[in-house]
Amino acid sequence: MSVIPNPAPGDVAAEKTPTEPPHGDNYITHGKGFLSWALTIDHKRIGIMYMVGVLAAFFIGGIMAIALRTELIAPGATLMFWANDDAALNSNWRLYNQLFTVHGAVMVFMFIIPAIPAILGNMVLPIMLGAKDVAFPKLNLLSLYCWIGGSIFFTWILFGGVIGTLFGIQDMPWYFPKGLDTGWTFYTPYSTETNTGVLLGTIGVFILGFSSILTGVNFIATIHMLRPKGMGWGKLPLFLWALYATAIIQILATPVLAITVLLLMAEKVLGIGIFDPALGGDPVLYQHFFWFYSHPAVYIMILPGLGVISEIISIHSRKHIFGYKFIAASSLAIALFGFIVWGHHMFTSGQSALLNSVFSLLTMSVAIPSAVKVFNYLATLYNGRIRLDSPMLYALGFIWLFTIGGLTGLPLAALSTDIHYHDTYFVVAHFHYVMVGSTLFAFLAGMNHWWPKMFGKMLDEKWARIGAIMTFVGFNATFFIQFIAGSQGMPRRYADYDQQYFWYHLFSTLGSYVLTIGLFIVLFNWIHSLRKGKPAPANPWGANSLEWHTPSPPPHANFEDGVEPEGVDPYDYHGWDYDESIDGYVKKEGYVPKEHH
Ligand code: HEM
Ligand SMILES: [Cu+2]
Repeated sequence: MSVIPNPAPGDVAAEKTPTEPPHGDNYITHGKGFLSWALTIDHKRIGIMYMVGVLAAFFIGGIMAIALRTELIAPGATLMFWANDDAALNSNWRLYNQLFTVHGAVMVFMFIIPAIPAILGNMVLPIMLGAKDVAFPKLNLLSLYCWIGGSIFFTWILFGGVIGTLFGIQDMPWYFPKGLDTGWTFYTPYSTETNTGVLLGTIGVFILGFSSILTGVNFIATIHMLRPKGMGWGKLPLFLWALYATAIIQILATPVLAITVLLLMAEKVLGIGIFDPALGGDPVLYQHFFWFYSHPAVYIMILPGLGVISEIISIHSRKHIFGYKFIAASSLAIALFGFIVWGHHMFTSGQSALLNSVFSLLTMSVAIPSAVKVFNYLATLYNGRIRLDSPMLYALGFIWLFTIGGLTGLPLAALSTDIHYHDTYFVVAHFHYVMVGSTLFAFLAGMNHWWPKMFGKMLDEKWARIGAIMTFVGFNATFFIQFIAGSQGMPRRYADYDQQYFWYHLFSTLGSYVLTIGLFIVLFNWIHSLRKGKPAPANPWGANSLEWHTPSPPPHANFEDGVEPEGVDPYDYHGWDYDESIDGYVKKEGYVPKEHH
């Protein structure tokens, strides 16, 4: 690579780069007071508010996780260690059912589905397009309010029951809902029989679903309508391809969930036989409906994460992404394949042998586009100038964890082995590797990567790396051993277990404490950066997608004097030089990008 001297400070070229401090005003200082936030239609502020809410949801779900793991640290009752009669023990077990329901439902509906699209997507999608905002800014705000309203309602329903069970309240007043103990899946026939708050819970899910649909609609419209001239589909950053594919699923699959919970309500309230055999319904039909949404929904969870990783792997190894077209196309392929594999959740439900084999085969096919991505990441890393900063550490962790999560999906997709693994801790380990190991790690990677852009402050890299390594170690300690416990027959959703599983559970619970400490380090580092962080340059990583062409934090309208996306290849880093004085990158004078092939 030829060396082009850095422009000296003060010369014309340097003045044109956005690396100088912003002119006072940015989206955070633009407008003060509660209402300027509550009624904002600025996608960046909406992203920040989503961030606060979704992190709070993660906190609630996380406390539940620790409660679950603590209960499981040893056989017998742990949480209610004073429980010494049958009634108290009984209430302990019932509490466990509610705890895993709260944990799973909050993590899925309130945390992992909105995490990357609603926070990071809202934050950077329009800027990556060189646009001022999303296509429908008011709809965006409505989506936030659906999320807030739905979440408060849902949390209230869930916790009513936890509190009631904890204090042994028999007759709860109507405004004190009875909680949920069905698991996040609401399976019939149990969900039509239990006297917990299924009805209200499903209303909560219904509202949260709308939030997700509205975000999807907005992103699709924005990518179609606001893509600037000169940014063809082949120049769209891969994160946006991933969000686009995700949005297709959000729009097509989420309504199915909404209709399913409506049918559940119709059955419960009006006594119409849909799922209940006593009324002439079919409980397996429920599973079909549910997984027709929820399998694609797991791709709503993972695709945005894959998009984040595509950006980070390339930027932090300073090398053009390998196989751009294949990565983009595999996002779409995953989204489409995702719709035809739902039956792999139902191998033991009594569905026909033919269906079982077909779903088994189809499921394997999803492995192909997933592996395409991993291979392309590895090829990008190969010979790259890898920088082991915290976003990259998470991204490398992601590749490892996603590979384990993906590979252990194969024995679950294979009919013969799934019969054995079904409903064991093998499944719990598998889906945590995908949801936590992959999506959560991608989320943290993206947070650390875009943090300087979002807040104009750098993170303390040393602590960011310690946090990343601890979450990685803690995560594997918690969940890897569960593959073994599961393959030896430890069933999921049980509060108590046989002595033979003691060491596995003890190890897993201790691991979860390490993970928790790691996550708190991450959180404290974020908070510390807001207060004491070094000011961030416009482009700390030398990235080239458009959000790095504007100051950190961006001005209210994203770009101070417009942007020239003409011919910008987001993965061509040759146009930037490192400038020590700002600890960031500045544009090379007169750099003409070559067409990349
Ligand atoms: C951060 C540390 C976490 C720990 C220690 C943890 C632990 C657990 C435990 C012990 C269970 C109960 C397993 C069973 O008996 O079936 C569980 C279930 C579950 N977890 Fe987590 N979890 C964590 C994070 C997450 C995250 C981030 C997500 C989602 C993105 C998640 C999603 C779920 C789901 C969907 C279930 C199933 C709930 C059900 O059976 O209805 N977990 N988790
Ligand atoms: Cu599935």
